[in-house]
Amino acid sequence: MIPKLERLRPGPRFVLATLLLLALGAPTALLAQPGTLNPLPPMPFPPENPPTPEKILLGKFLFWEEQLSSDNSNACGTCHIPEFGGGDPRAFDAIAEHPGADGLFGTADDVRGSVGVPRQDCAGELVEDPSFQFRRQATGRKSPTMIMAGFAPDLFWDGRATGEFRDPLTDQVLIPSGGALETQAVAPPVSEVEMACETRDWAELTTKLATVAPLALATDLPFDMEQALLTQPDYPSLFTAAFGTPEITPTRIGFAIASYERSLVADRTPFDLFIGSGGIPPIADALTLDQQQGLLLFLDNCSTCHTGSLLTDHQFHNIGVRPSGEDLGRQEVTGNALDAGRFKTPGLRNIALRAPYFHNGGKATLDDVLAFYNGGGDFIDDIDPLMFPLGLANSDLLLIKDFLENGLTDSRVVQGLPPFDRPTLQTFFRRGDSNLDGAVDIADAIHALSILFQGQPLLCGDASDANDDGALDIADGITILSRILAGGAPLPLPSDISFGPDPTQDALGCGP
Ligand code: HEC
Ligand code: HEC
Ligand SMILES: [Ca+2]
Ligand SMILES: [Ca+2]
Ligand SMILES: [Ca+2]
Repeated sequence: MIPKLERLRPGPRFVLATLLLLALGAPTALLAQPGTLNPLPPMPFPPENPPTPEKILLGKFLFWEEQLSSDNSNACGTCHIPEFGGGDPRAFDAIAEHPGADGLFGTADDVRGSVGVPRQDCAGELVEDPSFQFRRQATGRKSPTMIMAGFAPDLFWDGRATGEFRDPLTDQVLIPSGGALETQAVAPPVSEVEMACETRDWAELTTKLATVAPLALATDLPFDMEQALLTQPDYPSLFTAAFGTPEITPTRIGFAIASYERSLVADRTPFDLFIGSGGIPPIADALTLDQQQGLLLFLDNCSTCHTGSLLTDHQFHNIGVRPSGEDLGRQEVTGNALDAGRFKTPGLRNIALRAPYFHNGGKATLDDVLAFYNGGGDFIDDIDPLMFPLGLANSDLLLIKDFLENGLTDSRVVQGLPPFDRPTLQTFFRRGDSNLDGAVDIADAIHALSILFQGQPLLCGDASDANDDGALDIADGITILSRILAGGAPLPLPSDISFGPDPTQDALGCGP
């Protein structure tokens, strides 16, 4: 725990002193001194899985591989997008809504999650889910980030992915500690919510990978991936480059993805330049004066849990986001009732990019988060003793926000520059939702026809192509009308009652 620094409120005397020093040409680091915090430590890795360029590159292929899912719709990267800080901006959309503990949509315990796969058996038949029917399921928690995740000893909001990695086939311990990324990475490909059909086994998955063309469904491949495909055009050769032999095993998949994730270190934020991360000497004015004041207020009010340069204590706290009975959090892992409603303290780099916030996606903006802390949390039964109303002035909250929003963003992440570059994945859309408002109704028939006759701009060609014949014409408007008015079968996949990518190849696209 960091000792509490003296609270620095910008009172009149303080402002005067600042102006005076500025006028005298004093150094701009008036508040927080470089050395306030130690630089970011190097990314750790378990000795059983040292990162190599070939493993990292294979992991990048696998992370962005939509064919890793049973129905070719979801890659890891579908729910973890670098430009959104490694989170999933679809959390705000109706398609990512999870009904929460009460199983009912539209109530206070709903969660803003990520969009998974529809329930399906492994013969390719959809299975009706009590909550989502035949639609894609949403995850019960908001998707956290893979960027910097390698620093955490345990992963997931409740820490259930531990550092001990076991071979998914033999259950043999291959990494005794430090392998949480490996443990985590082998979960989604067999999760029937995130990527898999109900009884999927690793044999099916690894056999499939051996035969598909890598990233066949993605476009705009980054240069390093395109180059690799020239000499390693399939997965067996990519696995040979990384591991010496062509075998595709779940352990190797986990090792490669974990190595890729360990390469995602966002150490060029203004905050990192200020504290001297990444071997670069500290730059005293990397944070503006306001951001430095924000940093001091943050250290004073937030660093009991968001500790040190990693901005996390790697512990689990109940900060009162929701009543603890709704999602037991850490208790589900430890069985200890004292852990009810405790969730992992997230690191905060690139936080501005990954709204909405908290394990339930319950706060839409950083202003909402700060108001939450200033009031001492929303649900105070069982709340952590380190939580209490802060009673900060609005001007102080704005300074903290400036620090969080601008001081903690790595521009390479925003711009998708290496190592945060990625291919373009397939877009999810709803067939027939020509005006992209989330519902298929008469307005869509009118919209689809106006595209033809009134020059109405096209929003999503695949959605307007209601009959999925690859052409936009009057038949599409008629198809929508007859579906709405005459009932009839759902529109072609992903259908008008669900969402997903277009399973058929055509010249139409969706989005910009
Ligand atoms: C359907 C969306 C979805 C897909 C696909 C998906 N994830 Fe996630 N990911 C999530 C959600 C939601 C969580 C949080 C779950 C929880 O904590 O209970 C998560 C958690 C994580 C975490 C933990 C981060 C932390 O700080 O604890 C990592 C790392 C991660 N995912 C990487 C991956 C990888 C690698 C893949 C592919 C093998 C993948 N994800 C596929 C939604 C997804
Ligand atoms: C008692 C420990 C504690 C304190 C004090 C604390 N936090 Fe947190 N913080 C957490 C935990 C735990 C979470 C995740 C909680 C959850 O989702 O249920 C979190 C989540 C967050 C998030 C959302 C992260 C995400 O990925 O969704 C932000 C932003 C944040 N905290 C900022 C702050 C700021 C700013 C302060 C000071 C005003 C602060 N925290 C004080 C423990 C703490
Ligand atoms: Ca609900
Ligand atoms: Ca519509
Ligand atoms: Ca058509």
